[in-house]
Order: sequence, then structure tokens, then C-alpha cells
Amino acid sequence: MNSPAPEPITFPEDFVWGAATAAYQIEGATHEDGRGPSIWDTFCRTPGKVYAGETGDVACDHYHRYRDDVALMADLGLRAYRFSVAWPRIQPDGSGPVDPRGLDFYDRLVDELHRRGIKPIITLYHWDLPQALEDQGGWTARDTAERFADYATVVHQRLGDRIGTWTTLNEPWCSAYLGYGSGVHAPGRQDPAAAFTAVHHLLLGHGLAARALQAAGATTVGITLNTAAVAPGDPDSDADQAAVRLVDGLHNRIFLDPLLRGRYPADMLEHIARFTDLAYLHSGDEEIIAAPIDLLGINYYQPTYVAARPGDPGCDGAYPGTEGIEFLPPTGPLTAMGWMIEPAHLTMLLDRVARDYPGVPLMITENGAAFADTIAPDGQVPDADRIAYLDGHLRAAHEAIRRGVDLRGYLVWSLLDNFEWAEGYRKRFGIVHVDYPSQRRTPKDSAHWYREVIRRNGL
Ligand code: PNW
Repeated sequence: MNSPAPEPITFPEDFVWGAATAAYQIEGATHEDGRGPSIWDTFCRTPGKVYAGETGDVACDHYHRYRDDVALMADLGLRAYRFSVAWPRIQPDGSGPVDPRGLDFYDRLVDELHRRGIKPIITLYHWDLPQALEDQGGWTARDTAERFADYATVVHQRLGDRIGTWTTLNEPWCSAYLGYGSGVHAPGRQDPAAAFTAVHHLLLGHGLAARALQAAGATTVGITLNTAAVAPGDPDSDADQAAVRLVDGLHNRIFLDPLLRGRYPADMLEHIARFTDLAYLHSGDEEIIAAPIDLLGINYYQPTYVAARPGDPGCDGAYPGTEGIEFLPPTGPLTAMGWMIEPAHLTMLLDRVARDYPGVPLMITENGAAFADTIAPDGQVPDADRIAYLDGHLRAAHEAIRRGVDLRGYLVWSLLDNFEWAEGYRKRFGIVHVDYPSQRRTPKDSAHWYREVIRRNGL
């Protein structure tokens, strides 16, 4: 029996359609134009940390090919492009002297985007902390938050007249917990106290930068979180619901509450106190972090299921203090990352964020999937699994809008296959295939499909 054709859906007028990337994942040219080393340059050279010892040294060579890449975006009909600025290109040592050549690159990129009618959405920090700052403690040092605000001001001075939407941090959860807790991301530290200290200084850096950007006249300022859709293994189990509350606290509320309610949740402060004395939390900090924002970016890939299991070691590192909680293994069809495919959880997540933290417009700043894509003999890249993933998640986003969520746009992760952090180049998230040896770009079937979605403003 054939399943009935899904209903056509249309998105709101002005809905922003685009794609996202990040500097270290695509630019390459890590030794050019005065760029200083970042924590990812160092991490990639630490044996055993990145698949096959790969690095972002060349990546997609976007630093030299940005003009062609913007032409490709225009061919695909993208209305918006989210990219990140590499802090070590702007301030090679993370503070002090500015290298104008780094700013020149983003200046050219932004002009090219405007020339093609594509709206730039800037991310100031997508994980490439200048190594010089890490040497002074990185995000465990309060000073890094202040330096981040200085850097934000420098970038705004140069690009502020041509960029409407500014986001400060990408996924501080990853920076703090994967960088300083589990150590699977740069700088690779494994210390729960450091992870919580980093959470706070990232939030503080966001608040200081947001204030500085707003004072300088930026109209739309926000932050992007990889909010998790945490669900219980057994919805009828009180113990599983308690596990959800803790994991949701560590992943979501620890960021959302200070940002949008002006204070850390009491249960989280109690939890953190198991690991640190909280001396890093100064009076007045929460007020800075709660600087009003105009946009909240949501990155969503997969759901998180947890259950209470006395005796389970929990997920230490990435979720400090979760002994007795099992993170349930994914089920059903998986992406090449081994991630579960569950679009309904995107609707639930958007709905929940909009309900619990009302008043701030949302944008999906990342959603997408890695699959084992290859170029077929006819030169096409068939990726029906990615099309199905994107179709399902767009329907889920539309359902959230139908329920009243103020969702302003959708940016697919990613424009290009790129350096997938600890996974190296073997995981391909792009809607455009990249053949690394030749740097040839080939739009996958999903890219052609996405162009039609944008053209029709719907499915
Ligand atoms: C996000 N996790 O990263 C990032 O913003 C992108 O740079 C990245 O390429 C994309 O998602 C795909 O991974 C994440 O382990 C990396 O939970 C790891 C996790 C989550 C997000």
C-alpha cells in the first residue's frame, strides 16, 4: 500500500532560508595573512584526538575560493548564509594587535554576499579560540570573556555597516563540556570544575559582547545553543523524569535561564557546588549575561533519551554528576554519525523553548545530517536519505510555527562537506559534495531539492 502524499506546506512570508558553515571547518589557509594558532590547530596535532590525524589546514580552501562558493550559494537560491569569523585571524594572540588582513577577508566575503543578494549572519565564535588565550586558562579564565567582548567590538567596527544579524557564540555547551569536561573537543581538558567555570565565562563573554555590539548600534544580536530535546526512557517512571530534569538542567537550563530569566536555576547551582565553590560567579554577572537578545539560534540534530539506572556510571565529562543515569543507545535508522533521526523532537523542543522562555524570536541555525555520500558514475550525488531527513525536520519546524512558535528561519548544516571536528573529513554533512583532492564542488540531490523548497517557500 502506498502511503498518502504528504500535504503541501508553506512557510511564513519573510522566512529566512539559508545554510551555515564555520571558519575552521571550511577555510583552510591556517598559516596565511598573519592568522595565529587556535586551540583546534593544537588539538589536531595531539595524537589520537582527531580521526586519522586530520587538520583544518586546507579544509575546503574556502579562504581562496569564497567567491566561487558565494556564486554556488546564489545558484542554490540561498537567501542567507551563516558563517563564523576566526578570532585568530583578527587578533592572532587573542588580544591586542589587530591584523587588518584577517578583517579584509571577511570584508570581501560580506561584500560578495551582498552583491549576490544573500544576507550574512555572522557568528563571532565557533570554537577556534586563539591558543595564546588558552595558554592563560582559556574559558576557565575570566579574562577571556573580556577579551571576547573586545574582539567582538573590533569585528563590528569593520563590518557593522553591512551585517544585520550578529550571534556571539555557537553552542557553548560543546565549548565547555566537550572542550573542558569530556575532552573530545579542543582544548581537550577533562575536569568537571573547569567545564562549569567555562560555562560561566562563555555566558559572561556573550553578555559583555552583546552589550558592546548593542552599544555600537547592532540591531539584531543573539546566541546559538545546541539545545537538547531530552526525553525519558519511560515517561511513566518518576525516576526517569528526574533524570530528564537533571540532564535538561545541565544541557539547556544552565544556559537558557541566565540568558533569558536573569539567573542560574537553583538546582543547577546546587549541582555545580558538588564540583566547585562557585567563586567564579561574581555579583552582577547574571545581570550582564541577561543582556536582552533579539534572536535565539537553535541547533538540533537528534534527541537524547535518558533513564534512571542505579549503578550506571552516567555520562561523566560531558554531563558531570550523572552517575545513575543511562544515556540510552540510539534506535531506528541512524545517520553516519550514529545519531537518531527523530523530527518530532524538533517540534517539541521549539515548542518548549518558546513556552518556557517567551518573547525571543527563534531561528534554526543548524540542522542536517551526515550520510555516506558518493559521486555516482553519472556525476550526480544521490542523497535521498538526507532529503528525507531535511523534509522531515522542515515539516517538524512548520508544525512548531503552526502551534504559534515565532520561528524566523532555517539554516541547513552544512553548505559544504567539511572538517567535522574530531571526526575529521569522513563525515559529510554538506548539501554540496567536496572532493578534497581536487576541491571540486558538486551539489548533491539535496541541494537541488533545497533550491526548490526555497523557491516555493515550502514543501
Ligand atoms: C555542531 N555532540 O556540533 C556544530 O555547530 C557544527 O560545527 C558541527 O559540524 C555540527 O554540529 C555537526 O556535528 C556538534 O557530540 C558536535 O553532541 C558534537 C555534538 C553536538 C554538536
